[in-house]
Amino acid sequence: MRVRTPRLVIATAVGASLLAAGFSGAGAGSGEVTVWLPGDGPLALVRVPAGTFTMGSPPGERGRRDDETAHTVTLTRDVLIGKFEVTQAQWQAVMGSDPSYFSSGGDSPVDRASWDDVTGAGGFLDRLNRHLKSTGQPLAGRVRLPTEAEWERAARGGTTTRFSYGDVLDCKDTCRPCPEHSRFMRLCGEGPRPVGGKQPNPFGLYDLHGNVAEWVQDRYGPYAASAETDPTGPARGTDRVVRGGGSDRPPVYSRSAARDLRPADERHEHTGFRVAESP
Ligand SMILES: [Ca+2]
Repeated sequence: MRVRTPRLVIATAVGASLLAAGFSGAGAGSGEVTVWLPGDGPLALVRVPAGTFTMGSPPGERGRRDDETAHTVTLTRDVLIGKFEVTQAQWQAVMGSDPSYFSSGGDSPVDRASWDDVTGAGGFLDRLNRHLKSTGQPLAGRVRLPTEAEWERAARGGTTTRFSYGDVLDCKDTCRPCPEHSRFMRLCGEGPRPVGGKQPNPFGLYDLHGNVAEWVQDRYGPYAASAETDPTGPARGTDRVVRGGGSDRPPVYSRSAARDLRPADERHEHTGFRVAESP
């Protein structure tokens, strides 16, 4: 196996490496880090800055649900978030198999990988971290799922609107084509497609809204009523949070604040994930 020298790369190099690997839509950005998987494929992460933001949605937001109580959250550290959903090719490289229902190989997001499959012993993150350690790469042992707060901060990209691309109040939140939605996300019925095929959000991240829904680290539970710092969710519970909605559901389920949950052992055909790391 050929092992690349680990390195911090600038946006141009990341874009070139991703495009060379068959990724589409790799755009400009700064503070990107690429690690190399078994077989020498890239996994790109984008730096999301520390800061304070309003997590959840205001009472008047269209499509809002009761579990989205708006509250102030401070993230004290920058976080690296996967630029794309983890793809089937990336899962195959790390795990040696592909569980996806919508199996097309390559750059489509992996699906039907449970939270346990991702985070458990011998799972994706365990094997990835061991690979990074054995090849002397910089994030070894620290790659994980994003927390729910990190995910929402990343998805919002500094915005306070329903989606990172606006409120889209002129378009109904249905499966019917809407130019504003379709520029940024797959509409329901299209099914998951290769990552990075739509426009990125203001942080340069792709497919936060739709494509596949994404596991985060936290257990599901009600938000705190007051401000929180670096929240990690409830200490007990069996269901894990899923964010961003999938292309099986109308856009209202893909709002930045929208929450969903699944049992940790459920392998769902419209649910995948992206990675995170605290640099
Ligand atoms: Ca997604």
